[in-house]
Amino acid sequence: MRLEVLPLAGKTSTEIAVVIDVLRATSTMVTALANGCPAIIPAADPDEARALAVAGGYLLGGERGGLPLPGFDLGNSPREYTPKTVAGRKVVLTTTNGTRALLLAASPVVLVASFLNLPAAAGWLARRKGDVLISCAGTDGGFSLEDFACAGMLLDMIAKAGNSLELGDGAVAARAVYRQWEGRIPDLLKSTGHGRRLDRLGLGADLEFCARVGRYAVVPQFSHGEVVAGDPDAGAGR
Ligand code: 3SL
Ligand code: MG
Repeated sequence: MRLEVLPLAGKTSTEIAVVIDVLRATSTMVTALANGCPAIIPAADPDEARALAVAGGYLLGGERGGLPLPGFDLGNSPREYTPKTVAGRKVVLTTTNGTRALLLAASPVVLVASFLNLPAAAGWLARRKGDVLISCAGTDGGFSLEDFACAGMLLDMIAKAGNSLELGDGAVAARAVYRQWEGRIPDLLKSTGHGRRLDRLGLGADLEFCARVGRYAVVPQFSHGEVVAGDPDAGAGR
């Protein structure tokens, strides 16, 4: 199995892509789906999101600058996406980097991962043979340490499952970065540029939340315009 990591979001064409935005879009998607949301519809910008939500009668969530948008039902804090709020309700989500990274992914199979569902995603990937590209969302076009380290932990888990891996240079670097932070994921999130920015916005509790490795067992797949939590093996691809 060949594995590579894209430090910044880009177009993917490998058989399998994994999109990671630890802070906070993919952590929010994983949480919403684990809490009974049937689907997340990623939208490129707030106007498109509003139109989709009105047309479908869906909840509207997202952020710009880390903060909830006027008229939206929800922001981009995973702590808002409780069973009470999202069970049985589809959500249209627009975020600065995470939904953009997802919309750039053009692989036949696109998975969504964060620390919250990493063991489940690794378990699914460890049973595959195809090439995998992990796309890190980054922040405002720049590098995000938390996404890169999460990618490194993902491929470390896949390797520990006994797979023989052919790692690209980005994957080797991501694994090395992860190993520097092994066992200290909460500290990692507090130390990164975007983590400090969220803390300044009064969203420090999100850092603790997003650092919980393996809290959920869902392996969301982006397929036909929606992110759903079903078995990716059963998905029809894109
Ligand atoms: O950029 C994104 O997609 C967001 O996750 C960023 S924020 O954490 O909501 O500010
Ligand atoms: Mg981010």
